[in-house]
Amino acid sequence: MLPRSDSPNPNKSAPLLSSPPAPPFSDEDFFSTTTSVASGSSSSDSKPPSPTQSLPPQIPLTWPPDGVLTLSWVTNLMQAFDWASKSLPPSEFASVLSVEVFDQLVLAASKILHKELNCVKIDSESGLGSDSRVVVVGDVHGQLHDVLFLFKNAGYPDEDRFFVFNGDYVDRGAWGLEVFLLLLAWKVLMPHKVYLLRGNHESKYCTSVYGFEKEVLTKYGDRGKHVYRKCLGCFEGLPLASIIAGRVYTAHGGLFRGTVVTPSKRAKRKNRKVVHNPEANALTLGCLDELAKARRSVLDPPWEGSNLIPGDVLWSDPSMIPGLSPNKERGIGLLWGPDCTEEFLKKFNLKLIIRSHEGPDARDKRPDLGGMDVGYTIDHIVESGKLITLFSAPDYPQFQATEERYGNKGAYVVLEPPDFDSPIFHSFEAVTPRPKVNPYYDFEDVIDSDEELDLVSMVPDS
Ligand SMILES: [Mn+2]
Repeated sequence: MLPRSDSPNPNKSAPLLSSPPAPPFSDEDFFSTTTSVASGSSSSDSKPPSPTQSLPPQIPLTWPPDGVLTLSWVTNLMQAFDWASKSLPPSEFASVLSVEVFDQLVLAASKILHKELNCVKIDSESGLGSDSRVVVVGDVHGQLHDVLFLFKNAGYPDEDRFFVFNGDYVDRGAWGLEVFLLLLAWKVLMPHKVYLLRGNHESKYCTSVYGFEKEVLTKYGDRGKHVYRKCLGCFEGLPLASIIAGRVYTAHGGLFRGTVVTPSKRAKRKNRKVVHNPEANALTLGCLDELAKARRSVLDPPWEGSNLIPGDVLWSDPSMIPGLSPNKERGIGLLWGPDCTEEFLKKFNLKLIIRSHEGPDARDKRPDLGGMDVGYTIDHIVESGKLITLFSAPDYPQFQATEERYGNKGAYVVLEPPDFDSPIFHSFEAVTPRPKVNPYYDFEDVIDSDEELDLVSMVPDS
């Protein structure tokens, strides 16, 4: 038997197709719009809630017969997930989204994602123009209601509103599956407006420790293993980084090392005075050509061997100490200093790096860097531009052993024409109260940041 965590269980019977949902069990803010409970430095051009907001969701969700998603299909999916999170026990999730519809959605998204470049380019060729805006989002970690708020606050993706998500959709929060699937739905609806990058949590190792695997098994019961496997396959397809308007580089962790080329014996013999010793070789900063060639399709990015760029991009952190060094706290990835930020920006004629990956808990342990109270920090200011960390999960983590919470805001960034390189920050508070639900990982035992990767339990895949 698979674990089934059925609490809370307010309403045993799932609504039928097209019928209004059964009233929620003692949930006063059922169907209330999240905009009223969350405050933020909201953008002036944010859209009012759409008229469909007040309509009950149509469930179960069905795949369109022609396989073409519509805006109303995607908004209904978001509403259905919101409703289910407040009204159904997690074990009845399949009554909202069947395995068959899940399969169709993941297949459609995977086809698109696997074809994308390691570093997606968002520029005039992708339709970026003088009327465009790009919204960049950091870690969201399964906090469904905050993601729904973010979409309402920033506005939905549309012809002129691009979105780049920096990864870490799942784990820790209780609705990673909903968050991931709703982002896939947007990707399928608008593949050239919505870009989903990979985070370190979109991996087999992290999801087995921080809750997502158990969440999926709970929500899909005996079909859970199949659903989890499909999710992992989709994670493998997620691109690693983006370049916006040729000016802004975004990735979950950040910068990465160059690939060390071991010279052939013949080359060594011919030119004896040039000593190439890869072991003694200091780490060098990687370039975009090397990023383009990395093999990203791995369940867990390797921390040893020759395919190290994906692990660096997903796991690295900035530091105030100059140079590149192994990220010993994490056990994978690098630490890079302001000099590396400058080198990277200058070399590729960029102005801004937007990375994520560090929440309030991680920053609590790094006194030389800013705290994550307002959802972002400006870490490096160098001659060529800036490096910022962006974190979009407010009141993180959802489950915590101590009473005292960080109470952090989340933030997203808007980039505007003509240059798209001056970030406009929008901080926002968590949507409260969150529906009551059991965590899917032992948050009291699991270390409170994803540091100290347990390398022994990871299977190298390179
Ligand atoms: Mn992360």
